[in-house]
Amino acid sequence: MNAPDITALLADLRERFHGRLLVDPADTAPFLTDWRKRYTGRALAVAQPESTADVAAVVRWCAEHRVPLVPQGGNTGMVGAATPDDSGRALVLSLARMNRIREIDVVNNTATVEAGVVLANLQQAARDAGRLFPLSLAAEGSCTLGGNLSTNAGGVQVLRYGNTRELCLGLEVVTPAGEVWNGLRGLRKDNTGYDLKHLFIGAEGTLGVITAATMKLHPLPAAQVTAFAAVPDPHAALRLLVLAQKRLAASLTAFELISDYCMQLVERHLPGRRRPLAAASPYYVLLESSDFESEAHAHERFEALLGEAMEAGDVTDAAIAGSIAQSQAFWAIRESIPEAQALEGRNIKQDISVPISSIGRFIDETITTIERDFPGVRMVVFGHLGDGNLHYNVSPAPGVSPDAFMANEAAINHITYEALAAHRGSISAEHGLGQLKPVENVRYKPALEISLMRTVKAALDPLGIMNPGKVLPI
Ligand code: FAD
Ligand code: 2HG
Ligand code: ZN
Repeated sequence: MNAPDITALLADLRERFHGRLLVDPADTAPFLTDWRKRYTGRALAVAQPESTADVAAVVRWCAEHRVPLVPQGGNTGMVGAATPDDSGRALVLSLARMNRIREIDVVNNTATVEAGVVLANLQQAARDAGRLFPLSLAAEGSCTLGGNLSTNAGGVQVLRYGNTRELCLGLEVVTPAGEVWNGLRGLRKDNTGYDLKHLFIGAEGTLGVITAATMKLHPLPAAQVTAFAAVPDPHAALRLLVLAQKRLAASLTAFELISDYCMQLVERHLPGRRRPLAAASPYYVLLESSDFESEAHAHERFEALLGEAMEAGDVTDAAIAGSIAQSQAFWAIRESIPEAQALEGRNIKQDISVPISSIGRFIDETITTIERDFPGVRMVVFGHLGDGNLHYNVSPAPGVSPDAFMANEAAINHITYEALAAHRGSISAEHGLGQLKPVENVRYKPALEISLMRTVKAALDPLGIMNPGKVLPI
């Protein structure tokens, strides 16, 4: 397309929908670089429609003109899935202005909301209605429900409430042909054929645009109590997990592992954050219990649990938050780890999962090999141990330039990914594949699975306009 064609085409697009069309480089720039600043692309423009009909009109325009389309929510993704390539041919479709809460049904325990609703706003709307929307992650102040669904986001309460997929009852989707599928059913039981919503959840915008969703709500707990426990190693943390599940059962809502190196990063870059425990330990666990009786009951059970774990030698020191402010301070440390890493500089991100029973051995094997082959590197180990999911990131040895270090990315990933294959784990537990991992995914998944994925993609998006190059290599 030459310049006058583009101007005429964009004028035509602007006519077809309500909302904003951003074309000025200063306006489009924030949409073209990902949160980690690892990827920067170019785009024809950024469209911000205001309704499902508007989204459908934009998608039809893209289909008509064979313009690739990159859906974007809060742009907090970790794998460059919402960033266009550098051809400048794509249109970024930002769902940010589709941010209405359509309905909260407290009897059915559901919320029907548009895709651009910021997660924290949905949590608050649920709380205002006396309910809990349990999806929770450090990006909740800016990520959107559409992005959460499209990445099948996990976060810190999966252990008890499941990931985003498990919280979703129905979807409204604009297909790549620009048709609107209204599947906004609030049913907990519905066996009427293929459950199509599951195709779009976790598809990273490659099969259609999610415009709204009906999500499950839960009762609000009477009290939430948080503890910070020092543990000698991940094996002890796993024994604590087993004990906590036995003693607290469904009340155990979070179980996060944090290595001491993560604490050092947070202290270095976010000096307001204070360590909850005086003495350093190789690892810590942040646990949370949601109690439906009372705060006193929750404290009592936590004290008994931690006492038992200390006697067994699995916990060496622990603090139970005595107030909401203290609990928030514990969480602030955990939630600052991604930001502290970003401030430290570039690192290699690995978002792994293995069966919980294998995770101790997996850590022992891979850390030894990585540290042997790449002396001096720092392992940034933290995450959702209760789900078998760790952020298993690797930072350069002191004094090594980020560029020189990043040249080792494939070799370091190879060590981890081979171990994952041996333990039947996943190379992406919760962040998705985006443009970071499609090629490696093809290497590690059965060929038949990839071929079935390609069949689904071709059936739903025959023109290949939906977020090309993400999830499946072109
Ligand atoms: P975006 O980044 O805008 O998009 C992500 C993907 O979804 C892209 O493929 C995009 O094309 C697609 N998409 C977005 N909206 C739509 C739509 N309406 N229809 C179709 N496709 C769409 N992730 C976790 O799982 N667990 C965590 O604990 C976690 N913690 C984080 C902490 C921090 C500090 C940060 C920065 C990120 C974290 N993330 C975490 C990653 C990220 O927040 C999640 O992946 C989140 O779900 C992305 O939402 P978003 O609205 O920002 O999506
Ligand atoms: C988290 O759990 C996120 O904080 C980000 O998933 C993980 O920074 C990371 O690698
Ligand atoms: Zn995470």
